[in-house]
Amino acid sequence: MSGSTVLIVGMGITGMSMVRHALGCGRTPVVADTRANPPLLAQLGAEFPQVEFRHSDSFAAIGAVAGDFDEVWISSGVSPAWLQLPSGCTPCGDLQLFGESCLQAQAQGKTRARLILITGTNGKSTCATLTAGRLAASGRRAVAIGNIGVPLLDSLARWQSDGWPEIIVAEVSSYQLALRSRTAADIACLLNVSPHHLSWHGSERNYAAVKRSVYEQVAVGVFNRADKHSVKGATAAGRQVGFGGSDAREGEWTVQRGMLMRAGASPADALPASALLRIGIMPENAAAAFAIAETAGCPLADDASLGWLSVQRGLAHRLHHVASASGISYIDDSKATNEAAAIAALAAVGAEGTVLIAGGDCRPDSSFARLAKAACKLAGAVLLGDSASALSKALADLPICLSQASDMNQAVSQASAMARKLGARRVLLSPACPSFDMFSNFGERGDAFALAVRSMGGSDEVHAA
Ligand code: UMA
Repeated sequence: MSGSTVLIVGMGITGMSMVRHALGCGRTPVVADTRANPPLLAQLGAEFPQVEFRHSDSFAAIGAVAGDFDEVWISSGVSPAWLQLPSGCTPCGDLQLFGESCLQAQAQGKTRARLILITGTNGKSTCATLTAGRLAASGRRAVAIGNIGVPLLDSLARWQSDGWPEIIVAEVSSYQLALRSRTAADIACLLNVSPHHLSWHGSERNYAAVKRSVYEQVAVGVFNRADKHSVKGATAAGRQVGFGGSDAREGEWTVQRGMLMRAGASPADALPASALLRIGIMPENAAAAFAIAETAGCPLADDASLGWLSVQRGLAHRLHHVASASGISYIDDSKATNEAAAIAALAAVGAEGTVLIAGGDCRPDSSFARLAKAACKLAGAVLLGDSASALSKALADLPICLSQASDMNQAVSQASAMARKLGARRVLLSPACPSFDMFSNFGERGDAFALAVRSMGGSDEVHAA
């Protein structure tokens, strides 16, 4: 509504894209944040000096003034529950605004772009990137946007001036899904669900329900047969397409007997999962990407698809082989910011013959009991960060070598010495925790790991992979 006032909560990447969107729609935004110097405050002052910024002591103080505005838009990292909004005030997030603008542009005949939503606790960036890449390889104008780093609303502004893509592949978080009331999409996929972000969602049950809601008002639900939430949620979509799991139906993409293939196909038309892991791609995410791309009408033949995939590279800090030294591989999986991701990494590379570097910011919802089960065959583990003592307790009864380190250099040198002593073949950084206790983000943590590996003792055998 042109001329109306909008309270935007959060001055990060999403908040900044909301400011641009509000101004572009003729609204008057005011930005509030509980941080005195949030990440993009300086950019706000430089780009839009006319926009008022209010620092508040608490989320409740921001919520208390929400009633003074026509609308409240919330950045994805902020839970509406924290704001204690007055009754009748329904906030929205960037996915909602994005979906509404797409529908409006379609109604005005400006675009016929198809929208694909991809979510999941782990693997969504990789899956969204592979889906868009696979579609592009078959000649479609497809782009991957969203949580992956290019905010939804900034992409929208660019298309409105430069032209729309044919297919939009949006990676969306549970936060974004929770802050939407309706966003019709052509295709949706929920890759997997394991407990995460519980302080934002309040409970595991709420988190899973929000993830499943990705299938609401969607024409085709692409679902993972190996994940009960994905199976259940997809029933809300108009039509269902399965992938993954040992019970994949003939012709569906899955990972069977260590190969990425269509169920029922000849092993000659398959790619070894180990080859994908070497390039940092979880085979299940590739199976999902192929299923989604095909559902969107991608015409590449199977051998061409597998050939294309074999020359891709995984995203940074996801099972990335950094270097080898003295017969030991060093793998950066710093993006594993939760237990489920670290467990998946151990299953992928094999716990046997591995020294794990784990630990980081302590989440109140992590007991590490599930990680302990997956870790029993490890050669050893080096524990780091605020969660080191909780991890040490969880792993104490396992027959594995344990040590604690105070920084990344020490962690790498301890893990390297442990691997040499125990005859282990790899050192895997897969922390099972966020990085914020010691680093600005998981990228910085992965870079610190790679630097420590490369600067280790001047070994002439250390070389970039
Ligand atoms: N915050 C405050 N006070 C405020 C406002 C925010 O303390 O007043 C805190 C939030 O609680 C949060 C942090 O600041 O911890 C950042 O929140 P934000 O909403 O400002 O984040 P953005 O900079 O907009 O980045 C978001 C995504 N981050 C989150 O959802 C936390 C980015 O995903 C995403 O790339 C970006 O939008 C563009 O779309 C990052 C992420 O960690 C990679 N995502 C989570 C995940 O992948 O699991 C969901």
